[in-house]
This record gives sequence, structure tokens and C-alpha cells, in this order.
Amino acid sequence: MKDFTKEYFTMTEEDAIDYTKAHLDLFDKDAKLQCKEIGDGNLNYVFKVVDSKTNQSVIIKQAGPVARISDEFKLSPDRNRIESEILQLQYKLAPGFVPEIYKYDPIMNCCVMEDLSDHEMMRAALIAHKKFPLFAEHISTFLVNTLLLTSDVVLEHKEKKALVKSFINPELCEISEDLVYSEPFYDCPRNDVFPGTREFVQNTIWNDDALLLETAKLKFEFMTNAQSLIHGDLHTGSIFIKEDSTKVFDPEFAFYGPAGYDIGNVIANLIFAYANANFTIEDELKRKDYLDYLGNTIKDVIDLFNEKFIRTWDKHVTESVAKYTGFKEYYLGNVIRDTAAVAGHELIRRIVGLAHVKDITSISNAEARVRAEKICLTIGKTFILNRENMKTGADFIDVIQSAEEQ
Ligand code: SR1
Ligand code: MG
Repeated sequence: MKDFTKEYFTMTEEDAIDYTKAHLDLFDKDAKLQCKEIGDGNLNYVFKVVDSKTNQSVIIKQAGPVARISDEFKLSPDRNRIESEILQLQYKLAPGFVPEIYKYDPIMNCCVMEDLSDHEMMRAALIAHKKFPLFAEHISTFLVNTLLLTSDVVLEHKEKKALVKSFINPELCEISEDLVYSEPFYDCPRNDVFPGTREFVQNTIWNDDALLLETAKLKFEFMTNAQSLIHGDLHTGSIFIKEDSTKVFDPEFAFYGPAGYDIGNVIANLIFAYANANFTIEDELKRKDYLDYLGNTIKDVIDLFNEKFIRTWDKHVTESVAKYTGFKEYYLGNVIRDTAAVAGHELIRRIVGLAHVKDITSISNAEARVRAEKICLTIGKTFILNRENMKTGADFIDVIQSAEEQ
């Protein structure tokens, strides 16, 4: 057995079994452990270790020194500490909505956590056109609790600043600064634009100076607004789901940033699912039914967030000036404005930039894919340019419907 206590190395499946035997007393002494590497994300290695006698299982997630998607991205394995610590904090702030962390290991840069194999990855489930009627209720609670309860409105300010320091995450932030805020807005060699969509991108994104100016403002908002401890990459591939349960995982991009970043990512990725359904469900009645479900979910996420934010603010606010008449509405208005802008960035960057989403790339008919991409780009651009007017769920739905009609 290798020594896991001296210096870091990237584990194999066999190592992950040995590691489990050596470090955890979660399993019986006579457990028959088996392991499979199941990671399909862009960055890390994910080992599922199962006792074949009892079916009991855990997940070991290990951060490597470079990203899996490309060794161009050299990343500090400290992201595994950030991920473990934020999950432990969110476990308290939003009980039931994140996996339990059993152990964090700063030498092997790995954490051992609850296995959620009885759930499915939300992106895959939405592409299979499954419905989750409790999702909006669940995710709005998660978002309000994790975003508002980590802000200066609620936390004692020195305690909040200590958290800001502990969650400084420069390398992962740089990825978002580049891939979300810079590269999609010019003809960057790292972009990956579907050929039929390229001319549209050139004309409506790269050549629109008014849009570019807004993206510059928003990049600085992302880099400088240390408002809340955010997940930082809350797309539907970072959510495990089943009928009665929603679990948010993979928060390695976490840092103190604009609260709207997380909400905007959820909204944009529901819109990708909407675009997928619109161009892949052939039966008209089924398509309409599924689009209604997704449209209502998008609307409910915003409206429930607004409602719960007000209730949670009234219960937990500690900062005295935040109690002045009108400040709560001003603050919430800014969060929803930022939500629209971030949703816009996510919609554009997943079409133009390096990292795509399966909802769109799995549309096999090229013409349908181009149409879906143009609609997403149009929605994204409108969200950014019109963000000051976005307040309710209905405002988000209006933008989606107008883009479809164009
Ligand atoms: C180099 S990582 C590419 C993308 O994958 C992650 O999930 C983030 O969304 C990042 O932008
Ligand atoms: Mg991820």
C-alpha cells in the first residue's frame, strides 16, 4: 500500500480502495471494497468506493494539479479545501441541500463525501425531459440561505471578512473571468463556435460596442463585489436530483462574489434545458407540456427567491443601516438585476466559449441547433442590456418568449 501521509500523488482506483481502508471507519473490517473512477467534469477525479457485501458507498473526490479538460489550466489543489469547507458551511446554512463531507485531506487534496448515486445529474435528467416539481422550492431556499446568511447584512463584519480571506480562490476565479467574461466577447482562439452560428455571433455579439461595454462593467462587478459566499459554478451539472430531493455539489469555484452569480447560473441552465426540449421533443402536446413546466420553474425560482429573501432578511438582518426604509428593496433589486446579467453571460459563453453544455450540443439536427443557439444568444444579450428592468419571474419569461418569436 502506498503512503498517503507524506506527499500528494494522483490516485488510481486501487489507491482509492487502499485509502478508504486506511482512513475511514465507515465500513466494516471485512468489507469487500470495489472502486470505479466516475468523474465526467472538467477538472477533478471522482472515485466511487462500494462495499459489495452491503452496498454501502462513499465518494472520494481528488483535485489534480491540472484540469482534465486541458492541461493549459494549472490549478491549485487548494480548491479541494475550498470545496470541503464551503460544503461543511452550507450543510449548516441549508440543511438537506448539499452532500455530507466525512473527511478532508490536505495532503492528498481529496475529500470523502456522501454518495448520492440514488439521485441523477440534473442536466441529464432534464435532457431526458424529466420533471422535478419541488426543484424551484428547494433551490430558492438553498440560494436565499447560502447567499443572504453569508453577507454583511447578517454576519458580523469581521467574521465575514475572515470568510472572504479563507475563500480567496484566484485561479478558479481567473477561469471564470476569462471563460465567462472576456473570451466569448471577441474572436478568441479558445472559443468553439458552431459553424452555422458564427456569423450571428460576429454580427450580434462581437460587433456590438454597447454590449461589450456592459460586459466590461459586469466583469468588474464579478471581480470586486464581495457580497456573498457563492457556489461559483451552479449549473445543472452541479446538482444531483430526485423527485423529493435536490443536492448542490461541486462548489470548487466558491469565493465571495455577487449573489446574483449563482441564481443567474441556475436560470441560464434551465433555459438551456428549455432550448433542448423546444428542439428535440417532436410531439407537440408533450413539447408544450414540458416547456410549460420549465417556464413555470424559471418563473418560480425568481419569485420564490424574492419572497424568501424578504422573509429571511426580516428575520436575520443584524446590520443597523440595512434596516433603513427602502434599503432591503434596493438590495434585492440589485441581486435580481445581477441575476439577469449573469444568466446572460452564461447563455452566451456556453454557446461561444470553450466549455459547452450537452443540452445544446446534443441537438443532433444542425439547423435546429443553430436556431436554439441563436435564441439563447438573443435571450442572453437582452438579459445583459435590459438588466435594470428585470425584477420578477414574469420579466424573465417575457424575454424568453420574445426571443422565440424573433
Ligand atoms: C476549465 S473549466 C471549464 C468550465 O468547467 C467548469 O464547470 C466551469 O463552468 C468552467 O468554466
Ligand atoms: Mg464542476
